[in-house]
Amino acid sequence: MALYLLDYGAGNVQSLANSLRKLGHEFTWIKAPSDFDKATSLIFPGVGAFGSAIQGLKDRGLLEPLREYIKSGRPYFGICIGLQVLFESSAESPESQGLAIIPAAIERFDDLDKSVPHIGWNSADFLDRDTSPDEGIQESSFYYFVHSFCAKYDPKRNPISAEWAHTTTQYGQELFIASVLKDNVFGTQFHPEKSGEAGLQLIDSWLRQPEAVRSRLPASAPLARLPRPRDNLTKRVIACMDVRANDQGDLVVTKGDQYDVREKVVDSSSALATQAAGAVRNLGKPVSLASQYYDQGADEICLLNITSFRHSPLQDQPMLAVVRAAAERVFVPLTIGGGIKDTIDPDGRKRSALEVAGEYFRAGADKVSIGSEAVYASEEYIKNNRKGSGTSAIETIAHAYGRQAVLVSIDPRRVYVDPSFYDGPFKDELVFGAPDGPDDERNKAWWYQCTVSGGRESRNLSVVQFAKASEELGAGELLINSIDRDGTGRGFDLDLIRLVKSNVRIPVIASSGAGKARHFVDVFQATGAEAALAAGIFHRGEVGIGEVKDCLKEHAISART
Ligand code: 1PR
Repeated sequence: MALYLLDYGAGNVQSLANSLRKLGHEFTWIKAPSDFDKATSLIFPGVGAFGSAIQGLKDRGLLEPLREYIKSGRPYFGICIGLQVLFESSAESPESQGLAIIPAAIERFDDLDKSVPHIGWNSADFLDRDTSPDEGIQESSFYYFVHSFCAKYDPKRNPISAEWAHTTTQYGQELFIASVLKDNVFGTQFHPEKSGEAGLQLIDSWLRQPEAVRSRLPASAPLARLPRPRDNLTKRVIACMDVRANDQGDLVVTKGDQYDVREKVVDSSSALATQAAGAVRNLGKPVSLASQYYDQGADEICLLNITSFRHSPLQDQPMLAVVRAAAERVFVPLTIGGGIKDTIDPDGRKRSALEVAGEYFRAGADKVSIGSEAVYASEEYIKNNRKGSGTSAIETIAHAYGRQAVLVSIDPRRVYVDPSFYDGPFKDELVFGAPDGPDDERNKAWWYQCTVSGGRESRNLSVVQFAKASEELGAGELLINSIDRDGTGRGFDLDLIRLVKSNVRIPVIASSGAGKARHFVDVFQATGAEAALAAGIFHRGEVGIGEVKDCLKEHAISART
C-alpha cells in the first residue's frame, strides 16, 4: 500500500501523522500534483475553513488532481473538511466551489437552540445497523467533533447526500451526517485522530482492510423514518497546565493561588519541601503530565504559557517543543495559549499573531487561546462602533483556520460596589450576592472586570462586553477563568459562568476554583457550560479525572468514559 496524506498548509495535520506513527503505518505527504499518481490510498485530514481549504488546494495545484484521484476509484478517507470538500458548496464560504462529488450543500448549524460551533464528544449512529459495514465506528464510542457547518441529514430535502450517509449524529434538534461511505470514499465529520483510543482504532481498521475492499464500499439505504432524536454530546472535562520557566530556566507546570505562582511558605513535611519560599511552584513536567491526563481520560488538554507576554513566543522554542512532544502522546484536542499576538523578535523581525498561531498548529495544537490581545481587540471593536479592523488576532486566525480554532481566555476579577450608590457603566451587569450565600458575598454586589498580562493590569472593560465582542470578532469558544477563585478549591464562580453563558451563543468552558468532583456537577447543572477545566486538584492528585466523570454520571450528566 502506498499511503499518502494531503496537507494544504493550514491547521493541525500533525495529529494524524502522529496517530499513524503510533499505529505503525508508513505514509508520505503529497508534495506535488504528480504524487497523486503514486498514491494507492489517500487520507485528507482537512482542518480550518472550507474556503481556505479550497483556495489552499488550488494555490498548490492540488484541487484537480484530488478530484481525479477520487474519480479513479482508489480509496479515499476525508476527515472533517476532507469530508466537506466532497460537497458542491458550503455556507461557510459561498464563493468557493467544492469538488461536487456529492452534489449537495454544507449548511450552518442553527444556533437558536444550542451553542455553535458543535464542539465535543458525540456518538455516531449507523443508518442501518444490520447491513452497514462498520468501518471501525462503534455506536457505543464517542468521537470528537468541532465544526459550525455540516451536511444535514434529511432524505426528503437532501436525497443525494442522504444516499451517501453512513452514520448520523444528533446535535440539539438537528440530525447531520457523521460519516459518508460509498464506493471508494469514506469520510468522517469528526476527527478520529483526536478521538482517543476509539479514533485510533477506526483509522487502523480502515487501513487494515485490503485496498480492493476499500475501493468498493457499499452505500447504506436512506432511512425510511428519521430516528428519535438522541443528542449524545457529552460535557467535557479539561486538564489545564499553566507552564512557565522556573528560576533555573526549565519549563515547568506551575499553579498559582489567585494567579500568584510563587511559594509562600516552605512546608517541610510536603513533597514540595525542597522548594524555597519565593520560588516558582513546580508541579511537574508538561509533557509527562499531559500524557498522564490523556491516559486518565481527559477530554482535552490545555497548555498555557503564562509568562509569554514578557518575550517573543516564537523565540520560546521550548514551548513549541513541548507542544510537539505532547502531540505525539496525546490523541485528544490540545489547546495552546499565551503570547498569541503580533510580536517583534529580538532581531527586529515582525511576526503576526497569525504566524505565531500557525507555528503552534503545525506543531500539533488544535486551538489557540488568546488572552490579553483579545482584550485590546475588543476595546478597539467597541470604540469603533462594533466594527472589526480585520487585522486582530481573533479575526485573522478565525478567517484562516476557522473560528473553532480560536478560544478566547478571559481573566476577570470581581469589583465590589455598594448597589445603593453605584451608578457606573456596568450597573446592568451587577450580580447580587444571595442572602444565604457565603459570608463574603452576602448583601454585596459586584461586576466582573477584565484584566490583561495574567491579571497584572485591570482594564475598563466588563466580562460581558468582552465576551460579546470576542464572539462577534470570531471567537469559537470562551474560557472563563476567575482570579478570585483560581486555586482556592471553593468551586467555580457560578454567577460568573451563568452571566457569560447567557450573553453568548458560542460554547463556554468554566475554569478556576474546582476543589472536588461535585463542583463539576454544580457548574454543569447551574450554568449550562459545555466544558469545565481544572488544574490544581489534578496536578496534586487530590481528585482524578475518572472520579470526576463517575460523579457526573451519578448525577445523570453525560460524560465520555
Ligand atoms: O494574555 O494571551 O498571553 O495569555 C496568557 C494566558 O495565561 C491567559 O490565558 C491567562 O489566563 C494565563 N495566565 C497568566 N498568568 C497566569 C497566572 O496564573 N499567573 N494563569 C495565568 C491563569 C488560570 C487557569 C487555571 C485555572 C484553574 N491560570 O489557567 O488553570 O484557574 O485552576 P484551579 O483548578 O487550580 O483553580 P495571553
